[in-house]
Amino acid sequence: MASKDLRTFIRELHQKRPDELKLVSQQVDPRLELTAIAEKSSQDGRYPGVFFTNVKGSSIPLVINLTATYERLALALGTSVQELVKAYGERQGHPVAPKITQEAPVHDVVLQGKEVDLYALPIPHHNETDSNFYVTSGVLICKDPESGRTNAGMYRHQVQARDQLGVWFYESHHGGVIWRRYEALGKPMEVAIAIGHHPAFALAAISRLPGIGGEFEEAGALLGEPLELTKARTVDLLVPARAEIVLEGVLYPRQRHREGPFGEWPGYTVEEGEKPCIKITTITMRKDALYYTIFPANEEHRVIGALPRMGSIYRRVREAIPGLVNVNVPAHARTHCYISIKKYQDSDVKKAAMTAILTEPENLRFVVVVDDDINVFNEREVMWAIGTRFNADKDLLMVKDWSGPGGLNPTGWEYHPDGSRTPIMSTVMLLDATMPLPPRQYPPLSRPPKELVERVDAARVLRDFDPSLLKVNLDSH
Ligand SMILES: Cc1cc2nc3c(=O)[nH]c(=O)nc-3n(C[C@H](O)[C@H](O)[C@H](O)COP(=O)(O)O)c2cc1C
Ligand SMILES: [Mn+2]
Repeated sequence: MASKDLRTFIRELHQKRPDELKLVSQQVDPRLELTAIAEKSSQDGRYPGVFFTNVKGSSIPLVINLTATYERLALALGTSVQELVKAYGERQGHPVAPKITQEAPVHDVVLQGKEVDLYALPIPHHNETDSNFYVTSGVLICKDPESGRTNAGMYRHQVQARDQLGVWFYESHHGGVIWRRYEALGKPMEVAIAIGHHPAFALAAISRLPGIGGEFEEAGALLGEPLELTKARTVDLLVPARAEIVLEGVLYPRQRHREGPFGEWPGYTVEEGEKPCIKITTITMRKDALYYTIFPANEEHRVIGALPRMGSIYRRVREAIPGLVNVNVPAHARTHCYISIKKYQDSDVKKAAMTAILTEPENLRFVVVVDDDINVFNEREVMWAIGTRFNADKDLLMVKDWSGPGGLNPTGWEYHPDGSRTPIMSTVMLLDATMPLPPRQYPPLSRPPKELVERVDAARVLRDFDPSLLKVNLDSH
């Protein structure tokens, strides 16, 4: 059986949930038209994966929104939505070493020199206010010059020329740390950018792991089998053998190019400036490559970005308190985090909330801790708990100036009348929406007994309404 990759995932999805995939065969413009169709297809909130077989200017088909729902990410990891975060957190603790292979479909086609042409790929211009066409799903692989460890991360890549991509590294991300080390040494930084693989590979690259590297091993843990790697053609790096496309290139010291702005996960177009750029030296791909794009500043970006963070929060909070049940960072509000716990001590609540903001220090603004009878994936239940178990005077902890300054969230900035802005620190709120522990008795919940509800044979007992069976004459005066 073939190792897992983008194609095995699509096959499985097609078998199990065929109605979650759509295909567009008419010619579409990669500039805004493609994403307009994807946006339309998701207006009912279902976010189907959409294939485009005829993208203007390219012979390569594309898929967008393939990884836009937690249901599909749960399928990719062989679990359910309820168990997804727990499974993610648990697997993160058990890395699986990659396997080196000579058999590499990603080297079916090797393009070098004048053959290198990013414009031949169906790279979209996704959102109207984006500065340009962007590779949104590229996993950049590079080697830390200090430790020799290989790191992989997903970063936005602006198309700047037929053989040049921009890159934006957030300062605290390992990609940024490594790049600054090469700059300090005055040495070129070799990179390989993998596009299109099993969702587990993308998730591993997005994961916030402690310390540089470990993403290939995490990919193995999430896949449940070793990730297959092969030697890149022109850079001294290992790349995923079963990727769809790999771009090989070099960042030269002190080379900069204007980059941004670009629509980011909070839903705003941000971060314009002079950024590092990558000379692409080689493009390798499968002979019938499929281009995978993540819809930025949209549900797909938020969902695939949130799961690895939930997984890491789950793992760390479980280490901090004994009674962790589940963690949700909802895709529609990635600034929020809901944590359910079985509370043994009142101090469990603060420990859980503080650990969450330590694990995800930049983005969270609103953390709610609830009891284990609340389903954190049902926001109605979370809001009900806030309404009836939380008293702001006693149960609210504000950690002032916790994150920032600045960042992708517009609230990290102060806007001045002259049109300028300055970065400011951001405050996070921690809400204790748990009931007090006994002996302080909380009133009992008002519900019919669960056992009786479960025992009801609805199909037999509940008949369709028929006025003739009702012992009331509806026609009387
Ligand atoms: C679609 C998508 C785009 C992203 N773009 C960027 C980016 O442009 N720059 C960045 O620093 N992080 C970006 N991230 C977040 C990083 O992938 C993530 O934080 C990862 O852990 C970084 O890995 P590293 O610490 O090994 O560099 C993006 C995440 C997603 C899901
Ligand atoms: Mn890393």
